[in-house]
Amino acid sequence: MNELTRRQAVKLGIGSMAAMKAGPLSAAAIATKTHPFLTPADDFEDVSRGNPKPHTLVGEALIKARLTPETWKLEISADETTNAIVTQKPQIQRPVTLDYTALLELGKQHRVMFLKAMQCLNIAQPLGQGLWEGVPLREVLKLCGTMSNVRRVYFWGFHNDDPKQLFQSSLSYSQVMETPPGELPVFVAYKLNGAPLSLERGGPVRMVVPWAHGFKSIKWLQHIRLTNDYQSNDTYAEKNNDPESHLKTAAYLDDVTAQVAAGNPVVVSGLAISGWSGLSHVEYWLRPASADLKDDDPAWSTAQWQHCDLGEPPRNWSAVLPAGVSARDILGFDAKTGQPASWPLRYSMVSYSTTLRGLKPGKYEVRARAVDLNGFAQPEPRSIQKTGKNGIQVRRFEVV
Ligand SMILES: Nc1nc2c(c(=O)[nH]1)N[C@H]1C(S)=C(S)[C@@H](COP(=O)(O)O)O[C@H]1N2
Ligand SMILES: [Mo]
Repeated sequence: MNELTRRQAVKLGIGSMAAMKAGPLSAAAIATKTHPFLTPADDFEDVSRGNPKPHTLVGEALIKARLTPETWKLEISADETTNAIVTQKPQIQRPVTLDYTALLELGKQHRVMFLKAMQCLNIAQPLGQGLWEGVPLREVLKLCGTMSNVRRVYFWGFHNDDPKQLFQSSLSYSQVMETPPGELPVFVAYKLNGAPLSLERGGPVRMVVPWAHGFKSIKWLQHIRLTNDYQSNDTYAEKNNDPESHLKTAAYLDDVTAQVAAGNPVVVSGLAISGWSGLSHVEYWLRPASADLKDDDPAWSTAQWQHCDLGEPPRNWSAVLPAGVSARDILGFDAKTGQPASWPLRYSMVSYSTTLRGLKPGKYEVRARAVDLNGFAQPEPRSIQKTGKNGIQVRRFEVV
């Protein structure tokens, strides 16, 4: 089988280096693997630009970068630019500089908590899932008083004072200020999994855009500019990505044991993200191994897709959540019962699996796909991979 890295092993919840030194995992060990519901902050896959990467700064350099809680500041101002699109300058009653203490103070009144999978638009594997905590951006912008001619909100983080390293994103004014009932606000996050947001995860303060891929969730957040330009200025739009894409409903496969002795079960598992269109179920398709299937191969139209088991909501949320956090206080949960308002939770991920038994010796391949609440199977409805990687994944194994 493929060797698991320590990081993968931790993610799979199969733990220690000692267990790994014992050699390839037996079918029984594979059968017990589960994904922890919350990914420890250090185990997220990191997607960071910059040279040096802001989270590698230490000492004086870190202070100069204003990336310690004591030195961090968020500067909010109106954009001064005028051009063919911006003929009327945006006005705000007052520019605001917010420090960490003031942000936490706002949090006492307005904090929100939300479970979100971080997923890169360009990587076909979720980066991790956390309990994010912060203040809705609309509450922060209220501090600026009255505004006019603001159509969009631009924001960016620390970038070594080098314009080439600037990583910025944007949202429409309405997306920020008007959160429909039951929907989720954009928020300025200062905690992950109950602890202060680590430097590697974008701390002290990071934007979190619940419905979006990672590139909208700007790390080391320091600047917000209110503009009357209606266009998105996202750094991510430059590489042919859709800057308005939402998290996609999709299933991602774990590795499968490459060789299994006949008579042993084969466990097929992975993580599924419940994206904008929700998640109905995950299904798999088992067939004899072949060369790569082209998109127009007739086999797709006769495929026998079968249901996988979706991970159930934890029975005891307090065992899953950080100490002191009540599920009742988390967005997407019923404030009375403390149970999820829907399952899987929107914009979060859930594990799925199926156990194949009684396979005859031979070479096999297995695929998995998610079906959304509109009945669209992955990679539809948006098969354009630059709106988020959701190609159907395949794993091959042999029964001997
Ligand atoms: N300032 C800044 N924010 C950033 C990035 C970056 O390079 N710089 N990368 C973005 C991208 S593309 C992704 S996918 C996520 C990854 O978040 P993570 O590193 O916490 O997993 O952060 C986003 N926020
Ligand atoms: Mo990304």
